[in-house]
Amino acid sequence: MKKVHLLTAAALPLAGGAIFTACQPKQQQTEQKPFNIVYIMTDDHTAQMMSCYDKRYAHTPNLDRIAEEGVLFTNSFVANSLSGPSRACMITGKHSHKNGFYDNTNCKFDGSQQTFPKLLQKAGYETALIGKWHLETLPTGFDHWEILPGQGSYYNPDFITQQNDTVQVHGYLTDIITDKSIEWMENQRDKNKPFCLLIHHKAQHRNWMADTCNLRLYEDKTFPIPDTFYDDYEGRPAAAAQEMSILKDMDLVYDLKMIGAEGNPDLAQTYDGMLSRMDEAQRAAWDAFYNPIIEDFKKANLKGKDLYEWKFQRYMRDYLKTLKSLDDNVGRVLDYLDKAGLAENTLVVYTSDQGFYMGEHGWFDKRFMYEESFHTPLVMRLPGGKKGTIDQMVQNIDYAPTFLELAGAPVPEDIQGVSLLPLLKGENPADWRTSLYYHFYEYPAEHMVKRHYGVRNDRYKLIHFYNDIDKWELYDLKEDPQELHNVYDDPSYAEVKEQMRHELDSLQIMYDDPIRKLN
Ligand code: SGN
Ligand code: CA
Repeated sequence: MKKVHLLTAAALPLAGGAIFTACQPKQQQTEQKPFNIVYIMTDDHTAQMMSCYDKRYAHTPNLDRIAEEGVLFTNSFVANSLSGPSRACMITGKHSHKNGFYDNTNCKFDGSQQTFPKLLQKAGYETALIGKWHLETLPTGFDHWEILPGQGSYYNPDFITQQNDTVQVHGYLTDIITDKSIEWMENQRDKNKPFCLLIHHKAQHRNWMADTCNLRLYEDKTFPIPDTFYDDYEGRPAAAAQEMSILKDMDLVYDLKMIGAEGNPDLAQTYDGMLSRMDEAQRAAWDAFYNPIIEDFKKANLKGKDLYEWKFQRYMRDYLKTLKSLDDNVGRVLDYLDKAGLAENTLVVYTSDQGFYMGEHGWFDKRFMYEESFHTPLVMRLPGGKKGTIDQMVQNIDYAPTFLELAGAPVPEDIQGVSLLPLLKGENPADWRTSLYYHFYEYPAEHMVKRHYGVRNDRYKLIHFYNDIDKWELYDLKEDPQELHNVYDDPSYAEVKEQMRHELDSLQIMYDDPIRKLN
């Protein structure tokens, strides 16, 4: 398949008036500063909870600032909606079957393979990674890194250092990752080189433990129940079989902090371990806030629908409190870039490892190819670049070629993503992709979302659930944006079904997914 949109050498004016031509050899870029890259990726932060995408719930002025000063991608998707796989897709520019990291449970990332940070190093960049990594082997391709063991801890977290030591740091994780990132940019990097810094937050990952200073926020708010909260999953057996329901699977103790309530004893123990990381003052503030809520909860003795909706409200509040720190800390990074004079030649990217369910279909978690978790927020600010929205379909395999092209580095042929630089420059390439491929593998596993792959174009989505099930689903996203009506067997969609099956086949051939030969 032809690799579209390799750079057409169009000049990109910088905010400061300089002109940067991305494919010029380095030595010719005499008066032009190369671009730095600050890539901020959060965990489980979904577009419904980002005010530049959706004003119903969240207020995220700092995240919105990136979109206002740059671009917001309206059709941004992942290739495999889970942390480790997403990170592997992002760093290699390849789908899971090519980078070898299919799921969080069985895989270890082969750090000897090609990644964009390694290619940036070759192009003269200094590279750094701070925060969640989740790829099971130690990072390669970074001049500096400090990572969280596994999922990390919100309070007084451990970091694994480059010496392979584990060091505990006092404080709240989102602040600490930001402190370390700013410290690296200000005092630790080689200022003679352009840099690429990956800031990888744990927030908004389960179990949404907010900083003590934000605990009292949003307690007076009641959030609207999503339209699909009471979904009955008719015609969608894989959706019915999941274990990520707010009603049945969200734990009262671990997720919602109701110590003493009925729940999973293992999760209660995990929560206890999290609390025991706190110092006395943190724990006192935590208990002072949650204890009265626990008392009221016990007295109310909620059941059925009342309990279900109460869980949703508490989930929303905890998620938003955690988000407050995230938004504030992204603001700190933007302010630092301004103050340090770096904003004028730094591409800022904000995204998440996938989307998330905020009660849609009655769920939390992700994994499915349905819109809320297939979609991921993506805003970028490129000095001198386009401002506004970008509606083309983009995917997390596109970030690697984008950064390479921006750095003037060659994009290897085996990278499967497509550079977004033409879009960032305001071009409207006629041959942009018209459909996206998705493949999720982690099953059987936590939350029990069955294996599936599929294709989405701007109107339809076709999904095949396989392994211990053989079920096809087809959605007309215009008529049924909430994906409640599987029209795969509806005769009026027979032609669409054939076209989408053909499109799926073409994508599996193009990306060389071995699953095709097994079907
Ligand atoms: C943990 C969570 C799951 C979550 C996975 C994957 N359980 O196992 O709810 O789906 O991470 O998330 S927990 O009890 O440990 O919180 S991912 O974003 O890292 O892929
Ligand atoms: Ca995640």
